[in-house]
Amino acid sequence: MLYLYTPQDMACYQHALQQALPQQEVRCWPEEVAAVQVKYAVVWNPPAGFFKYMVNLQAVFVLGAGVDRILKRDDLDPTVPIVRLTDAGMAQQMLEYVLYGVLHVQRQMGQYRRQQTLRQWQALTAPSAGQTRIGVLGLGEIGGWVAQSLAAMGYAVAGWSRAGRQLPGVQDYIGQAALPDLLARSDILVNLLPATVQTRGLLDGRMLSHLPSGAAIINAGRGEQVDEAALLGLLDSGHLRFAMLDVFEVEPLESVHPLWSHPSVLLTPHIAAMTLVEPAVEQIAANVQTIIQGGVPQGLVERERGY
Ligand code: NDP
Ligand code: OXD
Repeated sequence: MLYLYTPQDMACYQHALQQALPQQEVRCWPEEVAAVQVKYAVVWNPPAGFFKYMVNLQAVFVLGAGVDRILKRDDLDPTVPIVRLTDAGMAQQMLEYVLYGVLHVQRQMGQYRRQQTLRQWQALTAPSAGQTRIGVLGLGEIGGWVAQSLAAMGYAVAGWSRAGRQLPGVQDYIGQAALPDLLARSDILVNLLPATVQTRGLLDGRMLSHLPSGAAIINAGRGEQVDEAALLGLLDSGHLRFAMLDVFEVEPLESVHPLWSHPSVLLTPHIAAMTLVEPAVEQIAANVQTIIQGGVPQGLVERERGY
């Protein structure tokens, strides 16, 4: 049996999974089932205790790219394989999101908005794409596509990862020691890292200060990677000119949080790249077949490294 929990589109997922895996019995929360019969769970942030009695689980499929929350759960046997989505239509959505922020900064749209409120008709100079230096943190399924696509559009792109990745037109920065150098050459910093022990709190005030004066940040990785108080301080001082934020330390962002009303912040409710039913189900169904045949599923999470 395959048991499903998702806060959105449950019926769509159930239908699509049943079609793609006719040999499996696909049931969904909150239907009561014999937990011992559940072999596969397909989930996004299921309620506490969800996995408790699923003693025969063979894999958990996460309906997203990030696995930080599932790795923190205490109701899931740590030996059960976790499989995440790899791209599944999210990389292109993320590129669109990031490109919106890049163009906002490069083409001075914030300044034009301010001028509009003053009814000021005034042309501003804008750097070319080639003069706009973008630093992408994380060169995985999503960050890799974003970095190489921006480079193909003519931006001066550098990317940062643990092991390094050669991508066309992207300058490769590798490992912790190279991070300050990457920041120092980034007019726009794009964070697309997974949340792990190493990346939590990575972009604190000291690290963000390596960005050049007047730089901007786009964060669609995870909120806990950026120190929000330090970010606000750097925006207030003018060291940073703009922040586009999709993820936050606490989600939903509390209504009293100062980020909501900051004039240099554009924020969105964790929508940069949404899970799409069709490609997600296709990937999960293929992975279930792979597991049944004794193979290694695409997107198998390495628990020790946290992604
Ligand atoms: P991948 O696992 O494919 O890629 C992760 C990348 O991060 C790899 O390049 C990896 O380097 C790098 N990395 C990990 N840890 C470190 C570190 N300590 N130092 C340097 N580089 C590091 O992930 P995806 O691209 O699929 O997704 C990335 C993240 O994007 C997700 O985990 C999630 O947090 C976020 N996300 C946000 C969404 C949104 O809507 N806001 C939607 C989807 C994802 P290496 O390969 O060398 O190990
Ligand atoms: C994801 C996300 O990790 O939505 O897929 O953040």
